[in-house]
Amino acid sequence: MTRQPLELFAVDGLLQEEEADIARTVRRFVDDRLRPEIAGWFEAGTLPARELAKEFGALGVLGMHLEGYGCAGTNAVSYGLACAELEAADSGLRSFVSVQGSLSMYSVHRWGSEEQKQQWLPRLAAGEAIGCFGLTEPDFGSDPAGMRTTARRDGSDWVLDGTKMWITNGSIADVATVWARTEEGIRGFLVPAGTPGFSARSIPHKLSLRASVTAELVLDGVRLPDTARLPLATGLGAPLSCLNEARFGIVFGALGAARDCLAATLDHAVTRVQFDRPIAGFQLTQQKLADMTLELGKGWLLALHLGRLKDAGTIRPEQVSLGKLNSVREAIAIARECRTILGGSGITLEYPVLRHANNLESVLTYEGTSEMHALVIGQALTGLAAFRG
Ligand code: TGC
Ligand code: FAD
Repeated sequence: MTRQPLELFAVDGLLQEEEADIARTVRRFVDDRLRPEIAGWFEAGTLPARELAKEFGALGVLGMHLEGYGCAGTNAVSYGLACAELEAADSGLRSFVSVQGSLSMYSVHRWGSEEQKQQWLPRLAAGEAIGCFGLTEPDFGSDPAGMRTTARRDGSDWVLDGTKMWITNGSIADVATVWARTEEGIRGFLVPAGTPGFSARSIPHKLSLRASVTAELVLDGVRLPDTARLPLATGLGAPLSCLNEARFGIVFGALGAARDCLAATLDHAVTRVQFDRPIAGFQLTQQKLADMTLELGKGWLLALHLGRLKDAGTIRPEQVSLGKLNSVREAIAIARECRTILGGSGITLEYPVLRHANNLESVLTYEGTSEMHALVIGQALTGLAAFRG
């Protein structure tokens, strides 16, 4: 008998020793530091982000898959496993680490100058500074190519105007990577907090990702020197390349949330007695448990396979889309099914399940909606891009 669904798939045997060590270390941190607090943070709609940033930095998970500049330089599978462990606690915590490492830090690491890397990466890796990534706008979410934020030349400076929407960590960040339209195409800029004309406002009343800061950024005549521009980033491919990194983390991360739901539900189902027997003993419950275990295990194997492709340097964006679509779609289905097994208890914060399900609503939408990833896969299969009419 096992209460660990993934044990049935013998997935631990597929990990290298260092990968398993990293997963164990993050899981310990999650159990000791995050689990006791997370339901309270979610309920209050807060996150002690500054404090946590430093703790994540000390743990080594910020930009952990990047080389140099104080980053841990692990492989992609280790990064994925860390995301799964963090998201087993809460998607908001994995989001924090994704945005810092895969969007903010990766944008500087991949597209920045040596000076920009020296200035920002060590502080971001240590959690002494917080970064955010502004691509989405109020009128351009799935279709960032239409963005209205502009950057125009003024002498040797740039002047940025526009609004970015739904930006994770936007109102607490020390530096924002902002994507804007110029006469030569889309370019990226590093905007330090406190730059005149730059402001951020937290978005209140969220019913999902409550333990995460989400903000609107306003750029009103923000003047920056040319040294603030990411010199290697030319065109929409630059921000989209950053999304591949964060989406990869979600491929593993969402399954961490699903694993946590299933674990809590199994524990409940074997002890909850109705009609004189544990509800886990009913065939209908076992059908649900078996189906969820299958989807979790298949998703995990796909995630590991994609991780190996990423470590081999051969992964393609449409393969990341396969994983993001599958992991999040199945994770949210698992969370909702688990909720039915928990009955009334499933609607409270006493169990993590509805919190995960609510969070996964955001995860289904951000980093490319399920529909966008289906269309990316459709384009890879047919050669026909169905995004535009
Ligand atoms: P399209 O013409 O297809 O492409 C424009 C250029 O970009 C290249 N490209 C990519 N490069 C790297 N990685 C990818 N995934 C790429 N996808 C496309 C492409 O080759 C082309 O290059 P070039 O050299 O020919 O110019 O662009 P399109 O305008 O038709 O759009 C395609 C589409 C719909 C797939 C893209 O716009 C898209 O992915 N939309 C979804 C937007 C999205 O995901 N936004 C996420 C914002 S960040 C966020 O949500 C953070 S959440 C916080 C957290 O993670 O916790
Ligand atoms: P829309 O693009 O308006 O989509 C609405 C619906 O229409 C979706 O179902 C979509 O799939 C569908 N749709 C759109 N076009 C098509 C089409 N061609 N065919 C079929 N269906 C279509 N963005 C950032 O830049 N940085 C961040 O840090 C960040 N963090 C976020 C945090 C949270 C909590 C959330 C909720 C969002 C965050 N986002 C961030 C924004 C996120 O990436 C966008 O919400 C997402 O890309 C979708 O854009 P939208 O919300 O404008 O929806």
